Amino acid sequence: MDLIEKVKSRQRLTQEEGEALYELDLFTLGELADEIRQEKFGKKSYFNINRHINPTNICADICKFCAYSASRKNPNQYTMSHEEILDIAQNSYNQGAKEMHIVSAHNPNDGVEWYMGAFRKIKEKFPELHVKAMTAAEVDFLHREYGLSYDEVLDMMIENGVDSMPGGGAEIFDEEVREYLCKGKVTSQQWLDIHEKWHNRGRESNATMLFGHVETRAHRIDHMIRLRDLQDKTGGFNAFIPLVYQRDNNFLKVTDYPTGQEILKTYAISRIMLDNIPHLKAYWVTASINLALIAQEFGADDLDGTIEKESIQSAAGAKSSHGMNLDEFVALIRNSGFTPVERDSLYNELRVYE
Ligand code: V47
Repeated sequence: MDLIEKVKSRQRLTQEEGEALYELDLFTLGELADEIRQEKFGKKSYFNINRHINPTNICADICKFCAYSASRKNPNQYTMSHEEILDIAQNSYNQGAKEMHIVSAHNPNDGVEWYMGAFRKIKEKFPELHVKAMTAAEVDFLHREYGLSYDEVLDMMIENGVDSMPGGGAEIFDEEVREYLCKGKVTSQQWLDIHEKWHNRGRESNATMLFGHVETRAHRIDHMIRLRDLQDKTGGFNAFIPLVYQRDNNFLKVTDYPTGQEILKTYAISRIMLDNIPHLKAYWVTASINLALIAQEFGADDLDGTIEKESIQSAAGAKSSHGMNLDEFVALIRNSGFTPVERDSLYNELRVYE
């Protein structure tokens, strides 16, 4: 059967077929992906009011793509105290934030309680705030550093108030590329195992893919298929988030930046390949707000949130350090022909901006 017919009849695609999608022209891909998006969500585009907190940049691991962790290129080390983290949460809560998205570097200096205490204290003070925290890479780091099993770390997260897990640390699952990018960090299989264990606890998470560096299109499709296979087993992923690689201030020598066309194709193909992960997030921080708005017509139904402050990708060149003003965000979504929908962290609708 013709590939386009296969997509239109909603049949699942293989690795080879996924790769072949890239050979289609951008507008054909856009139409195919948009049809699926509209079938599921119509013209709704989701976002949340959230705050990103990155409590330390001291990291025991070295990822070539990372400009955030303290290193030769970024000598300004910092680690926040629980009081500082609580102050940020208080401030953001006062301004209407509903989610704290907390991602740290792999800090070997302050112990497990430094991680867990922050979640617990936020939850104690603001029980209604959703705590999205601990990438699988951080879970694996606590396991390696402190001899805890994955089960122990995940149970501790639940005891201390973590509601859901963000999708970070997935990078690219292909083992050879991963070895080159971030040797020593959580392996692909471990990343998947940790999310499976989390889902088996009845909890939800997201999944990312870092692309536009040294990987091939085939690696991206392989990444998506590994996620699709796990999602068949657990159903615990809410959103897939292709992160566009930002190239400043790091140790990865990549001069070819993916074109807008390649980025949009990757969103559209993600929507087509990942038939069992409901949401596709065009994370405006790495796509740029302009391309993220266009990505709404190429399969994306979610733009992440207002963020307020962002330290990881902005260190590598993204224009995101000050987040996004809510009114402007809503106006941009609306003016691009979509219906802004404020959601909570698990995609329950809170407000539809008709
Ligand atoms: O895993 C690091 C990425 C991720 C760079 O779950 C870079 O809703 C681009 O996972 N260029 C952390 N990306 C952020 C993350 C995330 C973001 C938004 C929403 C969610 C969610 C999760 O940041 C890391 C890594 O892949 N990253 N350096 C860079 N130079």
